[in-house]
Amino acid sequence: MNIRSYLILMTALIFMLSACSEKVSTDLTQTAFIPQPASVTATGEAFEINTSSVIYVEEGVQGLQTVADYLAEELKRMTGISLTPQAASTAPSKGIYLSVNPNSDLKTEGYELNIGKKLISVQGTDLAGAFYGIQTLLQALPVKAVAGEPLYVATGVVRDFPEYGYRGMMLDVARHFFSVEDVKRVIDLCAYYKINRLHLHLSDDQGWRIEIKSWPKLTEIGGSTQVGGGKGGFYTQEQYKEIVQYAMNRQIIIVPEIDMPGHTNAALASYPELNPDGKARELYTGIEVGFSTLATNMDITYKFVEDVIRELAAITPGPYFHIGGDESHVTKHDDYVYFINRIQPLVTKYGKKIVGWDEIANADLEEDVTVQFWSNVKNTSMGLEKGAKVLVSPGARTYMDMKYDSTTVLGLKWAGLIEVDHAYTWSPDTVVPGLQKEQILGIEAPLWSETLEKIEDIEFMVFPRLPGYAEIGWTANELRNWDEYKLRLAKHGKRFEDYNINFYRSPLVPWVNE
Ligand code: TNX
Repeated sequence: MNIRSYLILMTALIFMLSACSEKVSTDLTQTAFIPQPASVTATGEAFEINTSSVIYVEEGVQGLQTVADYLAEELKRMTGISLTPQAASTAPSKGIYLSVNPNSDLKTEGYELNIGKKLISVQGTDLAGAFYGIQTLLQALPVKAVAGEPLYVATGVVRDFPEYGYRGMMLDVARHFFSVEDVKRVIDLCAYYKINRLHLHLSDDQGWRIEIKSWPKLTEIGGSTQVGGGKGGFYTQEQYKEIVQYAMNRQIIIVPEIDMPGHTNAALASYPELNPDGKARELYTGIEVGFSTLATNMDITYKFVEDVIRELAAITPGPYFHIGGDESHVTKHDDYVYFINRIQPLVTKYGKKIVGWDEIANADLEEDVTVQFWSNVKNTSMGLEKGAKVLVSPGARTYMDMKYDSTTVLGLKWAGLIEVDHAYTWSPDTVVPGLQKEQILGIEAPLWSETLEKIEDIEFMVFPRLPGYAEIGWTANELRNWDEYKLRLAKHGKRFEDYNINFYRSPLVPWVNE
């Protein structure tokens, strides 16, 4: 071959390769994963997914079929390709293979995602791990598939596991009520980012949102309104179970909260006998806090509390029951301590672990209690001295109801403005002096809903902050840095659009638009 035709050939080759590389990424390390995995290595080729690809599910692993069905559903939604999972008694040589290996050297909830040219293997240490391997795989796919064209995934290996076991979000369904569909949407969005706990704030001054069969007026009266005077609403126990199941299928545990002894006006408005003067309180639709309290010296209070805990614990398969305990400004200190001391055994009696806002550390804590740090370092340190674990939710960093900047229309600002960088640039082990990593249960980002009325409002406050909280809970501090994270987040803008998320286009993030 003479030099001229050699040059022409080379030019043509380079042209073909670059045209190709626009569509086919073969470098897995270039994928914008959130949360950042513990390790990603690339092997430089591509796996093709098309309509004849097969999803195989390791036979005999309980629950793995549900995880496989989730993968099939998401693939269908993202790519239009519809695949039916099949059981496999041995590992196949090609296709997508889901399995669980409890003896793997990866930790709980860990997984190895091995993308070869012919076989993608997703192996979890448990079901959750397999599910997270799938989420990582889905993020390795192009955001939008072109109908009828095959899809390519860069080959390589992801080995991954979370830093913290509790990676949560809280949704306040009391100040404004949100439908079962809205809650399911929130669960889906959490699942994409490997969030594994959803705390539901089910009662407050403005509304009681969960059916309690032995106290039906709680929802009949207490559930009948919300902030601003709208019609409110509540979940029947059947609907709550449906939410729990939907979450469970996405490896998310529901943590129910009944806030006591303060934040109880809706209950006090429903039953006159819960009030010392025997008169029902008026329903409340404002946004002040700290004016209501259960009567800590009346026996009926404890009958009421036990009935509620018993009924709610019975339909909650997760290990936690959140007793609230915050901002009880009109409960005398000694009465508060007496109340928290008296209700703790009621939670453990029905088989649940106690979680409460940091104020509960003023009481004598039982074993295995979790104090949720939201504002008071002193309370939290006291809790640690009493042997409690800490769930970190510092208001000034994690409160997703805080405005992003001074122009944000929705939200509050009592804990400060929380731009996307401020939400990300901190770590759970430094928020309370002397806090040891083993004492941290995990991280939770709460969303209070005084100013939020519809799912679009929720989405706007949650995105794009939630992926950052998910990463703080999942990824080791050494692997996190804002300047690098914001570039990955920028690439998720297209995913948010694809999911139809109403998100805040923070000027701090260089959103990728093409
Ligand atoms: C404080 S955080 C509260 C809530 C409010 C929230 C508004 C906490 C334990 N209590 O009652 O909704 O501020 O940001």
